[in-house]
Amino acid sequence: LASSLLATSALAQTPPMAPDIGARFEAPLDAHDYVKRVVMIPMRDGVKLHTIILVPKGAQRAPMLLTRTPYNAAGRTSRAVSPNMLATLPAGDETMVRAGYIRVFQDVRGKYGSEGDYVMTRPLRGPLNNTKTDHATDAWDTIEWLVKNVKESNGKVGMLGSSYEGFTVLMALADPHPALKVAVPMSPMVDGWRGDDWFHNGAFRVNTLHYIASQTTARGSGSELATGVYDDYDSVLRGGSVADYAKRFGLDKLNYTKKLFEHPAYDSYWQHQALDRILGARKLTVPTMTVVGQWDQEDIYGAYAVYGALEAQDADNKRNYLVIGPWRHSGVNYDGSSLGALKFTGDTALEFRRDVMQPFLDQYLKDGAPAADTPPVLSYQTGSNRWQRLPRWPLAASTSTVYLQGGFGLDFKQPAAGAAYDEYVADPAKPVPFVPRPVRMGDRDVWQPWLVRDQRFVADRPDVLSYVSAPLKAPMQLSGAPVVNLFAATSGTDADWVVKVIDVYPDEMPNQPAMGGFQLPLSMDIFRGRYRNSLESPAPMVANRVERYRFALPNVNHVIQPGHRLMVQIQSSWFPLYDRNPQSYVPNIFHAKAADYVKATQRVYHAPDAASSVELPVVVHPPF
Ligand code: PG9
Repeated sequence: LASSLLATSALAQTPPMAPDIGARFEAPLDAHDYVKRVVMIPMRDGVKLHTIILVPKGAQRAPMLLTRTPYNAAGRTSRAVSPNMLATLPAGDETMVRAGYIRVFQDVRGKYGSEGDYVMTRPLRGPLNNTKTDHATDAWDTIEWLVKNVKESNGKVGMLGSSYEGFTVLMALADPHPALKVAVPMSPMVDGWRGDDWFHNGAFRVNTLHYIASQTTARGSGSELATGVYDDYDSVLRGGSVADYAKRFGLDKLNYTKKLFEHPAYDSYWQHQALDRILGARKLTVPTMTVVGQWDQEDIYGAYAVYGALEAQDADNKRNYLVIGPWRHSGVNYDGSSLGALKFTGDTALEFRRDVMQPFLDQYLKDGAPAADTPPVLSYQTGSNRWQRLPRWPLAASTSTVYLQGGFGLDFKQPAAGAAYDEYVADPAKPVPFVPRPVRMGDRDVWQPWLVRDQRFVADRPDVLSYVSAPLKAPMQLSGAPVVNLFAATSGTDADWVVKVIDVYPDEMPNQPAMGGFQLPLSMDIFRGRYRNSLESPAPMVANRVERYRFALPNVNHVIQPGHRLMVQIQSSWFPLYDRNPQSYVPNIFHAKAADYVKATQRVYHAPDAASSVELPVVVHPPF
């Protein structure tokens, strides 16, 4: 034994005490089908932005696709540790990888590896931004660098990305670099007050605070809120006003929280950032395909608003395109076969990316690629479950008005004289939940499909009114944004109104038994009553006076099938997603005091002279 040990140590060349972690390790990359370059790209003010470029090995004259992100470029380019570019990049990039594209991800200024200051959804240079840089200049400087320095490229760049990344795509369009040939903003954040992310029609989305913590408590990944409570319903309710809740976690010290609290109304701070207004006032030169999910639980407003604002400039249908899929927020980049209980005809997201988006990108980015056959509007119509190539959006050229009726009916005819209203007591101490309790807003399975959740869990609450039609005799095709005309009175001096348009399935669904009686929300939103006359200048209501509240609901493209019924549901809270209205008027609801939260009696009218209704974008108007 002694002699064999001796023999072993004589052969050994690595001393037992050689350090096992060396100065630098580089794995061989011969098997990789791509080359990864990590560079710091200088902007015009000297700030350098951390950029990751993946070049397919052997690429020549390849086009480049750029995504500018606040969500960690390094993470976005390492789905798997793999020698294959396909496995390394996000699932939604599959068709681009197969088509040989160079892929670029960049950390926006101030986040993760990039230098500079981070400002949440940094406004364009102008009244709100007195620096020399914004996302338009940063995109410009980045593209300038890419076309000069990536030798494998053909000098053509496209931009795409979803949500915040979609916002940075739109920002680049404010002053596009000449090499930016095509843009695909997906579920872009466009207007944080009207209906994307932070507020909906003035009602504040409490989960915004969690987002601010995750994005602005650190340059990298920020912290989560240590609530110590499983059910967000309890946690937020006990928290009191939004300002008190924020304070509990120290979030009141963060600048973005302060900015939100200082701008509860649609003042110039919000108006100057509204990207539909900004882009609508400029010339659209870059072919742009704006993409959105019909049930986008984060940015359901902006895509349609931008498309609408740009459409006036696109009489020849050459630059402004819209795609509406049956998806949740950013669902376009994942599996699109189902959403909640809804099942579609296949992976609709892949179908779009492969058959529509990729040819569109190729047309503008690949040398010599043929023109793609892109319709002005592509939309997956739910209910009938089929893709539609449409000439415009909205498709419905006019509306059909459906009226609330006494006895909780719903009909296309005006209500007759009779009981003039229905009423309920809205109690801020017992707000209506937006999903069944326990509420876990951060759980993907709860959050992502919540807009298609069966509404029966609240339909019978005494503080929820449900008006329902007779079974339809013929299909009813909705294609556009329903508009609410609510005649209501409150015993308080402020109130929120939540209105839902719902497809009620037949009692029995032989081929899908669990869908019997399902209440599928097609379009629903909240409106903060104080903004009924002006979004900018709120005003108290006069207690018990009937007033009209008119507001648009999110867009819908759906067929309600024969035998189904149409329902309109009304309630005065949607908690804890939306902050509670105290129901007694205070100048700034963020800072409401405990005593301001009072019960109120809400009356919803269905009288000939106060006929609450919803204008429906019906393509063909069938009788019930
Ligand atoms: N909806 C998210 C967001 C966008 C813009 C600002 C803040 C949040 C997102 O998914 O990126």
